[in-house]
Amino acid sequence: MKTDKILIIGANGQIGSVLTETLREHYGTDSVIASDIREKEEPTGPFELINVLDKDRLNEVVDQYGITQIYHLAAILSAKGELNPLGTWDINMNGLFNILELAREKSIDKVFYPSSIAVFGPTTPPNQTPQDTVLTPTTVYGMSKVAGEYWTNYYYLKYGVDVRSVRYPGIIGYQSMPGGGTTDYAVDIFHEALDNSAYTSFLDKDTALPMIYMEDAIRATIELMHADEARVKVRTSYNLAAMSFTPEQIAQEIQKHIPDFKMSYAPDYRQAIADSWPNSIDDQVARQDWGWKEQFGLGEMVQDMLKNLSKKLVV
Ligand code: AKB
Repeated sequence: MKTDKILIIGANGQIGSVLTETLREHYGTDSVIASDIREKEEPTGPFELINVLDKDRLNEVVDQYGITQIYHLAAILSAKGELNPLGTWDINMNGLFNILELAREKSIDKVFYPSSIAVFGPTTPPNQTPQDTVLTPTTVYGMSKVAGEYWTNYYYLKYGVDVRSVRYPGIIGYQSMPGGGTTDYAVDIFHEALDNSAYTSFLDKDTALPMIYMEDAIRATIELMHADEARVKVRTSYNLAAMSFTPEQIAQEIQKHIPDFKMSYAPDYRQAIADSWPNSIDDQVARQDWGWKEQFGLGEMVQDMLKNLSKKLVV
């Protein structure tokens, strides 16, 4: 029987670092090869330095380990992407093309490609945004994810490459820090609440955005990758939802645990990005096709974040 060998590209990032550990629990440490453009300080298993724009290096690592599945997580996110639009397009699109071509040429069994709520835009219906709707992103990150979704669909239809994807909302977790996103405030707020009992949000108090707890995001990713091929009917990317809240609502929830926590607001250029995204997402199609269901709402998430981050602080 062929054994699964998994390559994670962008394994040092917010999702990659947690996904690496979870996949190692499922498949065994030596079957999951972590890779990133930067060295990993204390690797917990096999690690390779890979720049996703270097196709020869990708080929070399895929051959060396006999890779059968790839999780391609390397990308520049929404806020950072606006500081270097053409560089972001280069990394996000040419990185994806390298992975898709590799998957085609080497008959890789499955590829995971993350999309995002950034594919939506100001003319998208903002409440309970449906699966099939208007995609008018205003960020280069969102544009690259729309194009990426269509390219993954194309490789599936034309070459039979089994690429699977979800449109992640903002991801909140205690294990790792996000970088360069518009939803990052919802992680930063916990660190500042515990360190200083105060946080200044770069989004305004009534800006509702779709979010998901890390445990749920990782479980959704693995459940989609494990679903029978026949059940994966959407080959662009699945809407995925768990909760939606505003900065004011998360602050109020944190105040239930830290009563002297003070929130203030100083919106910056990320406000316009957040304003262009939906308030909430309809993910009925993911629920029907492969049985998606979240476990964490706002209250459970805040409690679990504070519990785990406080443990980290004490140690
Ligand atoms: C971002 O804010 O750019 C990301 C995302 C929603 O894809 N977290």
